[in-house]
Amino acid sequence: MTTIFSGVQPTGTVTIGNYIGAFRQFTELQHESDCLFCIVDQHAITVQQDPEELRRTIRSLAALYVASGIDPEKAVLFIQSEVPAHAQAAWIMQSISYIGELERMTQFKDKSSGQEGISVALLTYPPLMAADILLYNTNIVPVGDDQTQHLELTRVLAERFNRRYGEVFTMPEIRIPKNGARIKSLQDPMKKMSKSDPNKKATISLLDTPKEIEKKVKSAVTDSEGIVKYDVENKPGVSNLLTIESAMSGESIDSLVAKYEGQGYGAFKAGVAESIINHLSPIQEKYYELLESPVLDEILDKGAEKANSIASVTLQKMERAMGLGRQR
Ligand code: ATP
Ligand code: LTN
Repeated sequence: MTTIFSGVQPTGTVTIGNYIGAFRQFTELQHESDCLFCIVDQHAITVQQDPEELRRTIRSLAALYVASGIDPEKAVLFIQSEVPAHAQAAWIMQSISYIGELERMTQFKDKSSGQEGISVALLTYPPLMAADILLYNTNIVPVGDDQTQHLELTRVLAERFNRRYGEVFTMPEIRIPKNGARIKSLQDPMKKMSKSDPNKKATISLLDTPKEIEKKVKSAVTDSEGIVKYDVENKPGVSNLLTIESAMSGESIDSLVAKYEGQGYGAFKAGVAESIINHLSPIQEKYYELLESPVLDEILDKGAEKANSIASVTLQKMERAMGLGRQR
């Protein structure tokens, strides 16, 4: 059976970008594969987090995974820091990573540029991500387009390890959605929508109210042409909204373009907002039911136990291959 692994950081509330790029793939894949989904809280601390807020965000993310359709009977849902093998394997992966290749990562460059006091962990984020993936003998990693470079590095590190120490790792493949691999910011359609964007008007979170959604879509940056057409190069704002409505409603972009023919951006934006509200409303209902429920803890306890049992076996293989500790 194919093994699927992916992770989401508990930093801010999940956006429709994360949902369309990542979550939708998770729920599709869980029926046909062994799936593990992780709340990567150790990745979140590569930039400073408030402890209370982090605790809340971890729980909220767990509830959102389930509310958006992850079936805990089918998939393993767990918190990274509750499986110690991740940090242990990350140390090993760091030992085979080169500073130069980590400095070249665009996510590192973006997140460190203009910042003071950049943590070492921000630089060594990719070896931890490689550890996450490789510990589970993962075949496929469903992510948004922004993670392509990290996935390539994961493969480079896996190959390097296997060459030096023997075949321990399975080679993972990336899986990116055909449409919606990179949903753009509503305020700057050249930038990706990002849940840690301080400008809340730029993102729609899965927990926004209908009023907030209407307001944000209404103020989304478009152009002055007034024609609803899919043209990423010349009409990035309109194209982004079309991609969002298509993902939310299940209708093709062509049929949406036909639907809005002869109509202005007012009607178009109202339609986009409505499709988002309709899609998110059952997710929100389930989310609020789950958030304070002990059921969520049971799911996470069971998930951590299962993940630990798999990850500790791979970690032991890695340590043995490298000659760490005593022969076991
Ligand atoms: P942060 O702003 O804290 O970096 P993020 O919004 O980029 O967060 P992540 O936790 O890093 O979110 O990513 C979770 C998943 O969502 C990843 O698979 C990532 O590729 C995907 N993703 C993130 N942003 C988008 C986007 N704008 N469009 C499509 N997929 C996305
Ligand atoms: N780097 C990813 C989050 C992440 C991840 C992973 C994704 C951490 N570990 C393992 C897939 C597999 C991000 O920033 N979106």
